[in-house]
Amino acid sequence: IQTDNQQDTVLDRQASKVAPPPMYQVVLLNDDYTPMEFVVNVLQRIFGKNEDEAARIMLLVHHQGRGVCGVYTRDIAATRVEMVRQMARARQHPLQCIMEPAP
Ligand code: NFA
Repeated sequence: IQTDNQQDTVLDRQASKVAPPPMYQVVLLNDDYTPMEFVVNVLQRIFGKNEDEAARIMLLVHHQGRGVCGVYTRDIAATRVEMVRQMARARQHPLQCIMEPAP
């Protein structure tokens, strides 16, 4: 097959399959002090959620102890974790954010 697509090159005699990248979920953890409105703002600004979805995830974290904000490739997940930590640090909130392999 003659194309410039790496997934579809003459050198790839196997069925033109490449492994999907490992995915990571970014997880917010509950605490007793971070204001609910701040968490909603984080979910909107860093994870692109609308107000309703951000409020839904915030309340899920508040009630269940943790919640998934999104699932990304490793570098994007790591960058968003750092952005959350930076926002929390700037306002001196104890909000915790982690990444873990997606199931
Ligand atoms: N539990 C926090 C409160 O009652 C709100 C919160 C939600 C904190 C989600 C962290 C994550 N103010």
